[in-house]
Amino acid sequence: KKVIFSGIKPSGDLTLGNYLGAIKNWVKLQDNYDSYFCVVDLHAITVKQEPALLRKRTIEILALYIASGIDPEKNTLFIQSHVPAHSEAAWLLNCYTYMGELGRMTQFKDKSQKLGESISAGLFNYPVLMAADILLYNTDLVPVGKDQKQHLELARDIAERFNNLYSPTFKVPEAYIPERAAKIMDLQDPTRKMSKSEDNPNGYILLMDTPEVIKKKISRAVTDTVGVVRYSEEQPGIMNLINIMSAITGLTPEEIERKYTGCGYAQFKSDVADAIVNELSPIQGKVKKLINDKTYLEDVYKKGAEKANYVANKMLRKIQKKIGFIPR
Ligand code: AQP
Repeated sequence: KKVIFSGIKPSGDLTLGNYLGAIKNWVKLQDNYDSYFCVVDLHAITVKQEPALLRKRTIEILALYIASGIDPEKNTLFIQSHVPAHSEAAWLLNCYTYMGELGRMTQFKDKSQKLGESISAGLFNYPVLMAADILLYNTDLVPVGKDQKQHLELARDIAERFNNLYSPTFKVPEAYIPERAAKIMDLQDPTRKMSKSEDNPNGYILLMDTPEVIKKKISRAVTDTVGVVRYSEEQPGIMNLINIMSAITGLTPEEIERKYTGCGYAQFKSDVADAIVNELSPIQGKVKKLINDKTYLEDVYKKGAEKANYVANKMLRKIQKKIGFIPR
């Protein structure tokens, strides 16, 4: 079976963007792949985190994976910091990555602009850790949102560089980016990505938002004065809502346009909100139950780490050997 690796960082509560851009596709792909789904806590600390909140979010994301339909029996679910090979491989790969390459990463440029003085070296090296995550498992496919495409390309470059320098070691992974939910936009500023670490809560839908909050946020979503439900770059707010509906219902944007011909924004928004509520309600119910079952979740992440450690350590030894380190 081919291998999938993907993860989400516990740097905030998960948004509809994380769900539609990533998790929903993992659920679809899981049966046909040997899948590793990780909560990437090492990535989260590239920006400031509060310890208690980091712990809470790490467990909640694991529960969300399972509640969304990822089967812990068939897939490997684990917490990144439980597999030390990730940190070790990241150091090694750092020595095969150029400062110039990292400086060109748009996520680094965006995030460092906001941070001003306190940019950690970890934030700069973030994509190298991500390359390590992926390359340690002989990954074929990485299902991510469009914002991660540039990082994935860097992981491919690092893999190819290492392979050419020594001999074939890493599989060169491919990105899997969903068509409609590739980039869910901020509800208040549809030219920006919906992000879990944004300041304005009206811009994002959290996966654990109540139906009332979801309805309120969608009804307040910024649109335009055109007044027609049309899938057009000139109407980024409406386009975003169509993408959300399309990703949830499976209807194409054309079908959605047709369905809402002659219909006002209020009705359309109300239907979008209902679609989101219907999708998230059952997941929320399951998360609430799972969160209380600490022993079960612990069992899942411990078993996951055991398998991940085995696979990752094998690859780590291989890398070390190629570099010229003395075997232990
Ligand atoms: N708006 C989005 N639309 C589609 N996909 C998205 N993803 C994130 N936002 C959207 C995808 O979710 C996965 C997990 O992302 P991450 O936690 O590793 O970090 P991120 O991409 O930086 O996500 P956020 O929510 O914007 O986090 P912060 O604000 O902390 O940086 C990835 O597959 C990502 O593509």
